[in-house]
Amino acid sequence: MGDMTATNARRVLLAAPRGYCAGVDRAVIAVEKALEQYGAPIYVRHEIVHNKYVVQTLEKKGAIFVGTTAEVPEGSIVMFSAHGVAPVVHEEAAERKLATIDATCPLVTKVHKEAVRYAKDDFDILLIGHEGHEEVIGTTGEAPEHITLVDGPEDVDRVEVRDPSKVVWLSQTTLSVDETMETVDRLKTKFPLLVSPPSDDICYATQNRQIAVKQMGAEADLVIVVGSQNSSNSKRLVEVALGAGARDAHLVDYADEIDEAWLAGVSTVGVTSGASVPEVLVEGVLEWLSQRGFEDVEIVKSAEESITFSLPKELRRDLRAEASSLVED
Ligand code: 0CG
Ligand code: SF4
Repeated sequence: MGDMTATNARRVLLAAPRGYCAGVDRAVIAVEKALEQYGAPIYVRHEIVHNKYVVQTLEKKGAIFVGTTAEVPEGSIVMFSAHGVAPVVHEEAAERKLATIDATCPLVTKVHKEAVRYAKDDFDILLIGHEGHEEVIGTTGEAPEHITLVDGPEDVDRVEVRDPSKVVWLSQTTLSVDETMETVDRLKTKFPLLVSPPSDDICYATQNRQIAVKQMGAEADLVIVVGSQNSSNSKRLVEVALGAGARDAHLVDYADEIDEAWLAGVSTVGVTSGASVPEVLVEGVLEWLSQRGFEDVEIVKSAEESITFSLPKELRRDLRAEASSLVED
């Protein structure tokens, strides 16, 4: 009977919302539609979203992922990833006579526009974000002369500005909300006249996934976050889970990366996934857990999401033209 009790105590808390955000859904569908509309290959600059499985699946369908537009043969179609690109990348593509489809998430474009506007007003812009991340490279490219990267609270001490009365902070969309607020607090201590962005730069999806994982992290012995190692928002979910009190938390691409040893002494497992993660991968993890006695799944729901974005305009234009020619036929 003692065994029975242990078995019964095993449960899974499944976070909601988790997985695909509106920007990722749109970007992935854009690659699929482009493949249908124009045929393979479709070149994609940078991983369309930071997920191994998504990238491999699209590769099988005929997408070719490249690091720079220079690798794309002249006259081909190139798509820009959801993380956004610097204006210079648009220029390079035009020079190489590439047809472009821009799958930059509208919420990243919003931050680009804020950067352009504050640079025009000659502000020093303190961009909170992770050095080397694709989104940060793109946003910085909008106003390289005006932007200084601030990579976390520890980085504040070394930040210098031209005029402390004309400083604004902006951020990457996929940061830890709590850590960003800590960075902002330190910046405000250093620059009391620091201006805040007109609206949240950390996107709704990042925020909602962190709220959900926080809620379940407090109760979970182990939190499994499904997502790739280069996915900023997915990595933050591991940190937030640990910060919320989870004893242990790991990021995995697939169920087969879970180590049996992580289950030692564990009765409650939290499961969530990053904004670039297809649900089928979460299902794989739930299946793996159920085979080990974690069959009881309870949803921990912290928000309702209904936002969607229309496809990139270049693609909508061609899909419309196609539809009307079919009608004429
Ligand atoms: O979280 P980051 O910005 O690294 O990107 P990912 O592709 O994982 O998900 C959101 C987007 C785009
Ligand atoms: Fe857009 Fe946020 Fe999704 Fe990034 S994580 S693609 S900013 S909705």
